[in-house]
Amino acid sequence: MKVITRRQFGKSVAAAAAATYAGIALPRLALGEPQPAPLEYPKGFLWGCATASYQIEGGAKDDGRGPSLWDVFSHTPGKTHNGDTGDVADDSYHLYKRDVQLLKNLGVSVYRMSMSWSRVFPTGKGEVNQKGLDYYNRVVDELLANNITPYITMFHWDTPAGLQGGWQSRDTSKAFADYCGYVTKHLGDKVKHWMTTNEFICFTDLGYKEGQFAPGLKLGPAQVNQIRHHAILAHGLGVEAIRANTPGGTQVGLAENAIVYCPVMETAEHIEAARKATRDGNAPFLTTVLDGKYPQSYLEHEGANAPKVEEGDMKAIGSPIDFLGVNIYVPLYARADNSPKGWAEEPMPSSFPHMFSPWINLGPECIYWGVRNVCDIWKEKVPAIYITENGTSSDDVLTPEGHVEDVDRVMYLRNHLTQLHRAASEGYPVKGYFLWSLLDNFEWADGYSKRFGIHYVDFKTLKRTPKLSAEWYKQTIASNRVE
Ligand code: GBH
Repeated sequence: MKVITRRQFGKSVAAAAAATYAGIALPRLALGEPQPAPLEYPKGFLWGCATASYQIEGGAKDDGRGPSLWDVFSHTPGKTHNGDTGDVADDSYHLYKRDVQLLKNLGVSVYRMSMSWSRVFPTGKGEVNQKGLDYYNRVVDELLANNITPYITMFHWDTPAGLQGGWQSRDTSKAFADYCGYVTKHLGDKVKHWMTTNEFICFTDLGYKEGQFAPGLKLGPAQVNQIRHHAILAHGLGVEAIRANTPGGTQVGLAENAIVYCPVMETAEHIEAARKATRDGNAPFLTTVLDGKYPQSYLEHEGANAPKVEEGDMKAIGSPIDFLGVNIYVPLYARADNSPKGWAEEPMPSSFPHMFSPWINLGPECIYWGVRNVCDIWKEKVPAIYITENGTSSDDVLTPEGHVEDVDRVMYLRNHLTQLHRAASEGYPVKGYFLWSLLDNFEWADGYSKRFGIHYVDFKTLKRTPKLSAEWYKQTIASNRVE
């Protein structure tokens, strides 16, 4: 006779009970029994972390580095929280070996970092500072020695202050291309993945229209449109320069915080509306880069304020890319309507839940729709897609025992990775994920008041401590599934 223990009996009763609910048949889940591996990622999926030069390096005046617009801005009273600057930040300039060990301990296979343009060209162009380039050589060597593949962003907002007019000047786009060419010529034998720029809107509109980021200006629409044009032109000329200076097999892309529209409901008409919204909402940046031309609707809307475009510009801007990086944090919602454009953006109620930074509204489906919209619209233009940033700030508290129990960050990451899994399992070419960020760091205008790291940094001692989220991410990487 088969003897059933009380425990087994209890389980089978629970399983039977789970099979119907209010008369509705439910998939039979054998409660408490091993389930098929949930949320497993494709084999070879690349797990990584992301950082940016001005946010982590410090060493602002070391070894001949020239000032950037962010040095100037953060040293201007009233511009950043508490007057915080990137003078020291995480001091990764000196502690990079420690940081590589953190990466190694997590088990990541890729690391996204950026380079400080004014370390290599202290005034943005002309004379090279060899010591600046040497630093990046050391970092790259250290990564490679630890089996971590570097993905390098050439520019993450730290424009050299020596470039007259900054992004108002077309010469800055050209200087950027020269910098890209020079660096990749010297590092291109070791580094195979390059991104030109990070988040166009943040160093154009936020710097020159809203004024909350460096250089803190509030210019009019014609000037802003021209600045946007210089930014995408820099990307395009940068792609050309990188290709011209690197061996075959080099992969070139960019990292863009495309505005993500989720359909308000997953029905055909709203899905179509979200797709249209993605095209229109990203008009001057990603849409123009991937189409190789400004949308007619954008040009008409801007009228006399539209950018002045020179011959050859659009060809450079539309240069084919090998991969697209998208930085995704937050959703917007679109619905179909009868307007000529065919969609409308839903207003966000004040009750929409958000994380510690008020702008990080919690809508994890944004990472699925971000990937899907872009791939559905631009299919063959986007052979591969990476999440080049995703993460959140949290009101982290370091306990006397040295723990940070950032369960809200873990919740945020788990839900986003669940939604990203949906995109990967539907066949979208998602190749990897870079968590923002490896370390707490200089969060731009928010200074050190908003921590985004999975490692806690004591900004006085510079000690790094893994948070709960680091432990969770390590586990997720090891099992290649959402834990
Ligand atoms: C990314 O930007 C950046 O690439 C990265 O450097 C940064 O550390 C990370 O996100 C986290 O912020 O305060 O309401 O005025 C994301 C785009 C643009 C989002 C500026 C926050 C300010 C909103 N960011 N925005 S608000």
